[in-house]
Amino acid sequence: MGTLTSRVWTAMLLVVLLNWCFTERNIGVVDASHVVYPHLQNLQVPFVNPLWRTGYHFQPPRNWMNGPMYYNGVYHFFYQYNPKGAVWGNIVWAHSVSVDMINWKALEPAIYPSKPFDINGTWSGSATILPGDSPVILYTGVDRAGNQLQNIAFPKNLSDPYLREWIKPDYNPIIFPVGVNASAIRDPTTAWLGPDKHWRITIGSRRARRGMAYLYRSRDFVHWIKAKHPLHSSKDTGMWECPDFFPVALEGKKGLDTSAYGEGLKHVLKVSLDATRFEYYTVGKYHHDHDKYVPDVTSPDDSTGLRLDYGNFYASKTFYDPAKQRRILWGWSNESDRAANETTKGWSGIQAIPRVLWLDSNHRQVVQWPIEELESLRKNKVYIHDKEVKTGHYFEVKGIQTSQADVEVMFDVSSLEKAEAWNPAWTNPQELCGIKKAEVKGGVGPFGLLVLASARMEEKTAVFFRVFKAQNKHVVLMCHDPTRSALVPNVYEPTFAGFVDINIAKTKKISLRSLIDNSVVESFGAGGKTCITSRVYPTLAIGSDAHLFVFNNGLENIKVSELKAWEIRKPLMNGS
Ligand SMILES: *[C@@H]1O[C@H](CO)[C@@H](O)[C@H](O)[C@H]1NC(C)=O
Ligand SMILES: *[C@@H]1O[C@H](CO)[C@@H](O)[C@H](O)[C@H]1NC(C)=O
Ligand SMILES: *[C@@H]1O[C@H](CO)[C@@H](O)[C@H](O)[C@H]1NC(C)=O
Ligand SMILES: *[C@@H]1O[C@H](CO)[C@@H](O)[C@H](O)[C@H]1NC(C)=O
Ligand SMILES: *[C@H]1O[C@@H](CO)[C@H](O)[C@@H](O)[C@@H]1NC(C)=O
Repeated sequence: MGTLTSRVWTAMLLVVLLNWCFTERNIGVVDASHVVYPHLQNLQVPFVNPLWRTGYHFQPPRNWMNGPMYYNGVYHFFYQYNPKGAVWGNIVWAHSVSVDMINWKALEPAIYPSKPFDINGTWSGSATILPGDSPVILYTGVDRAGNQLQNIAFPKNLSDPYLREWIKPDYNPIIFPVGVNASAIRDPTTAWLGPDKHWRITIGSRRARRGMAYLYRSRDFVHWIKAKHPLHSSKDTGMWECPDFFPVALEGKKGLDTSAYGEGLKHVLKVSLDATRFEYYTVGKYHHDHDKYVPDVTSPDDSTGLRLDYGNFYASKTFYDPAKQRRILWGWSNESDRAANETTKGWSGIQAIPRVLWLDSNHRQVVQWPIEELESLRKNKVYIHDKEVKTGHYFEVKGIQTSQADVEVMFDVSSLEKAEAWNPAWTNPQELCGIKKAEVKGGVGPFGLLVLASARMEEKTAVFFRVFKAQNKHVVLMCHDPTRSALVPNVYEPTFAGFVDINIAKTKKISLRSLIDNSVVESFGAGGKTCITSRVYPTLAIGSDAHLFVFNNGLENIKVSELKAWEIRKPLMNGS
């Protein structure tokens, strides 16, 4: 197993960043592949293998994540890791803090197994800021019998600006699994306060094949009672992990506090489907009077539904940031290189860049955009404008190192005459992109970027659009094609794709932003209406050997009206 393995042995540290939704499948896989040396489990230990390590994405010193929160000028990020490595009952809430969500400082774990109600696991949960500015965490604990219990924890010292220590009162668990499947009830959400002054949370679960978001109510945050009806459920969707439920304003980009209610808003319910390992959300109406969430008819309520990200993105969670009045979404992207069992690389998994999330003006979907703080890492800009890309042509964006970069481009699509005919049977964008990859010639498109490309393009990841002509509208497909991203085939490099809900005949242009970071590409189409994240592992297109191209493989010429690209500096990342 060559050099990668020996480097791991030399450094003797294994890092795994996985999702915060602790599934049985994960336990099996991860447990089997872990080798960690307890005497070296020190947060200051540097990372082992820098190949493919991302430069500006959140990579905790180890393991996976829990609820983000903002308190008193500081962003807190909790993520899960196993300090004893081989023993998977010991998942703790590791803790990092930041003032900008870009530069991170790692602290001691905030919550770890120590009591009968969490001795076999301190799993995922969420933070809520109670009135009077006091933060509280609800998390899933696992007892010796394997029951999934919901517990509460409070900061020990509110004057500590970093809230380092957390106390778990002995009256835990606050919710014992009664009338539910005790091995499938986890990941409590941030709580919201109803007009009746009772708190509510929802918890992910299943009843046979039916995915469930159970609802619990409490007057004092300590005594919780299960509501007769779940907040929502959907048949044949399997276990719902990491549910997230929050209001969005009908107009503008401002976020709303999780407890906001009344006119002028809608709600979003997001679930992570263990069955598909993708996340889906619906936009709908929350009826406070009977605590029911009803998705709008425009939101399919199953695995054909809307996705926050059509790529490698799971276990996401949002929180309300009162400092900048925005709702922030954060998701996890796992490893999928050929060492996918995480024994050879020494680290695994990243967080996507935090994104501001708001309701689109069409009220049918949400829109996401990387937090503005990321722009503080930009340097060495290149600027290109009014450059035509003729049919079958491409050009290179030169002048910056593009292995760690932020690229924003606007494509003018003045003629749609040669658009390919749409086939209504194409209901699955990912499959369509698998058929119509970047090298498959089209009419209007494929056009877009080739990122992390080698000089002669043996390796490249294509990020592109393709426009089809349907009966009385145009259909826009956005696609990630990483099938040529590495000379050596990887474990998991599917094409990923989503449709873009715009009227391109009217806009006559479409924007694309891609965040490139060594082994991750995060793309935002049409201002963030469709987002796709991929993990890729080039063997040639590394560091200064990574190239960036703009291409057009359609019959119709297109124009780059504007392209801005920046190198991205490395921030402070948990001491590594
Ligand atoms: C709880 O942990 C102990 C020791 O870590 C282990 O032996 C036991 O099997 C675990 N129980 C369950 C239900 O996972
Ligand atoms: C609480 O934190 C503050 C600020 O760090 C510190 O000055 C104080 O001593 C702490 N109090 C206790 C009881 O630890
Ligand atoms: C309860 O959940 C576990 C874990 O997901 C599952 O294996 C089991 O089949 C579920 N039981 C029922 C009755 O649905
Ligand atoms: C996992 O690791 C083992 C041991 O290093 C290796 O033989 C196997 O091929 C790896 N599996 C994958 C999927 O990379
Ligand atoms: C990420 O890893 C790949 C390869 O092991 C799996 O196929 C995916 O299911 C997995 N994604 C998630 C969300 O767990």
